[in-house]
Amino acid sequence: MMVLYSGTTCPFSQRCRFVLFEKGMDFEIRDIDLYNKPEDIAVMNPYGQVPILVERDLILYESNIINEYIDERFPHPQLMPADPIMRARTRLFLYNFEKELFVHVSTLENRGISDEKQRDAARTSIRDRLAQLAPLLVKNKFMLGEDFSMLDVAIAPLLWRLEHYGIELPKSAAPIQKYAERLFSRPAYIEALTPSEKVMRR
Ligand SMILES: N[C@@H](CCC(=O)N[C@@H](CS)C(=O)NCC(=O)O)C(=O)O
Repeated sequence: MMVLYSGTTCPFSQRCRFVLFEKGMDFEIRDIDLYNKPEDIAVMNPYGQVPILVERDLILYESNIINEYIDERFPHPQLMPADPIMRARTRLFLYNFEKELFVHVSTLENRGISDEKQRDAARTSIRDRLAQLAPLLVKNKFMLGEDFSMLDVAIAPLLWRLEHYGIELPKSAAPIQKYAERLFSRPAYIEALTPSEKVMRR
């Protein structure tokens, strides 16, 4: 059985919890206190971070790598596109999300040394990038079109935290809000939320 070591407020862990519930197979989630990490976390992940997935002698870290593995082990419903060109484009998009959106998450999570100026710069970068993505969601139901995919999984935890991080989207980004509601109403999304995440949004 797969075991996921997960942070109860960690957006990256939330991605993996979301995929596990979408797949509907047997798994165990172990909550990790990030302020008092058990020693075995550093043994399993040299970067000392969650999420970590363990299945027999396989140990994986990095949310997107974990999620691609789960997707290949349990292909239904398939979250990476079947077509190689679309898969490559999806991976490029996932990379872009990390570089342009999630790179700012640690600043906003207030770990490390971020001051208010840095936090404001992070908020602006996220707001502007999301506003750029809005036109895509005018005609698309999901990031890739009609089908729910790994891109939707990857971005959902950030959209859930916008208010929590103090980010207000411009009116032009209304399609993003509608899209977010579509993601948040998925049964697997709701099941994957921890009590600490549930209270992040009113
Ligand atoms: N790129 C990683 C980021 C994981 C990450 O930043 N995890 C944070 C919690 S949200 C963590 O474990 N922090 C503990 C630490 O760095 O000591 C992923 O996608 O899995």
